[in-house]
Amino acid sequence: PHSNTLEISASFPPDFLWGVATSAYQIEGAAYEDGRGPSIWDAFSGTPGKTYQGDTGDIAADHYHRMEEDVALMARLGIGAYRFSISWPRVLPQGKGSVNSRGLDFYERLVDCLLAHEITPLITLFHWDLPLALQSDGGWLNRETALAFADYAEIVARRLGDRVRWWATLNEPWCSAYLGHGSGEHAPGLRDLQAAITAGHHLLLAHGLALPRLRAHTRSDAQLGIVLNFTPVYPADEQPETQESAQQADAFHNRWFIEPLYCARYPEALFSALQVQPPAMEASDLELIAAPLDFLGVNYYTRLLVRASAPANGGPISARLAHETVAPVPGSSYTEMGWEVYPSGLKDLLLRLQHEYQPKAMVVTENGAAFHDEWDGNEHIHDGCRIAYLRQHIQALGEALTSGAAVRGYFVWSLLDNFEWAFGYSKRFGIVYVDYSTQRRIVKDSGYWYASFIAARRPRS
Ligand code: GBH
Repeated sequence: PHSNTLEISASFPPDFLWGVATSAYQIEGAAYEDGRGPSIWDAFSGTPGKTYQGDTGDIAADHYHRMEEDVALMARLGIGAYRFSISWPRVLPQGKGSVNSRGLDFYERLVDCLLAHEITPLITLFHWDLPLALQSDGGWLNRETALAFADYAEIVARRLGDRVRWWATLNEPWCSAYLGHGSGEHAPGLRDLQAAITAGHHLLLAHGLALPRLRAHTRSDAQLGIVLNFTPVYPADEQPETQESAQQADAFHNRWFIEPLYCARYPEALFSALQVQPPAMEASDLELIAAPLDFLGVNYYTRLLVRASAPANGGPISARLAHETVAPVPGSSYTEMGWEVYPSGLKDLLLRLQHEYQPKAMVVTENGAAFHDEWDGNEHIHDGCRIAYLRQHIQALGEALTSGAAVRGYFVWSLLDNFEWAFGYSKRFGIVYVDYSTQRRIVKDSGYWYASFIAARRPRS
């Protein structure tokens, strides 16, 4: 399993963060313990028909009870950094108001445990599990939710800001806004594109309001950022209509959030492409949203290859956008999610972001793949596909770095197999297998490969 280790040619700086990522609802379980309040994902996954076979995060990978064991496992693999998210409803069961200190205690133990093992923590404050109580007041459709988020961010920073350097406000607001309010695939399950635009604006506002509060209560060397998902769009032919439709798709998939954050404006093509109105906003919103960031978190999984098609008037987004996706792409391989494996997309993306937005730094906060992992009942899980995926993407990342992209870290999604949202437990992204009947962890070949890869780059003292 270690044979692929030396195949990466690029050289990475000694302080480059080699990490793994998870999120609270996907791994913790203990959904009703120690005073945790319900989130929109408890309600959504508990609604028949919303997730694969009705799967929920009630137990998940039981990480809440196995935290020390999981950190020890990371330490054994030589993982340098761990990106995890904090469950807002563990800290504030009602979303605002009284603080549940047992929730904060858990994350404080986690952080101390990581630091004791010399693993750098990167905290994500919101990875989609909005307190259900806030949803009753409109959730992200209500501007007040942005204010509540900023208060929550300060509460966490006051407890952990002396020890944690790396903070991300939101994970993939595109998913919360569009999958949650536009397509309805995610909680809260609305299907209204105009609502998605409103939710997106309030998510950005939440980020903007939280930043100064985090700044005030974290270390002077704190690195504050946000995590966005990108799906680079490539035109399938040279036709002008195809070029045009690719740009529309790009505004929707890739510019919706980064443009307000780095340029204090929404991409014009977004609203025309989606046939919606710009969000209602206050005069100072965009300025707040565009406050300088220390790093941009970049999640990359796949690309879209598109060609022009006739747009529909109204109807679902897939019909409104004037493109169709070319799939399968001849010669390409695909993951279990049906996503094309396209490593050079990561290099193109990082260089494009560098040139167009000049972020002070970027961190690849998620990259990884679901494959059908066979466990033979013995000690091995031969996920060569995942090793190849990771190796090729790390190679592409190295090339981007060499060509001038300011990348400071890379996190594999994910440490553990976990609750893959609407797909429940049917998709496995872990470099560590989880046997959900016993909660036993079995390191996959990709986990051993990543461990050797990191070890080969660790500076020797
Ligand atoms: C991330 O979402 C999440 O942060 C994480 O919680 C999740 O477990 C992980 O990825 C794996 O899914 O859908 O064919 O148009 C990633 C969400 C995936 C959304 C790629 C856009 C584009 C391909 N993104 N997707 S397609």
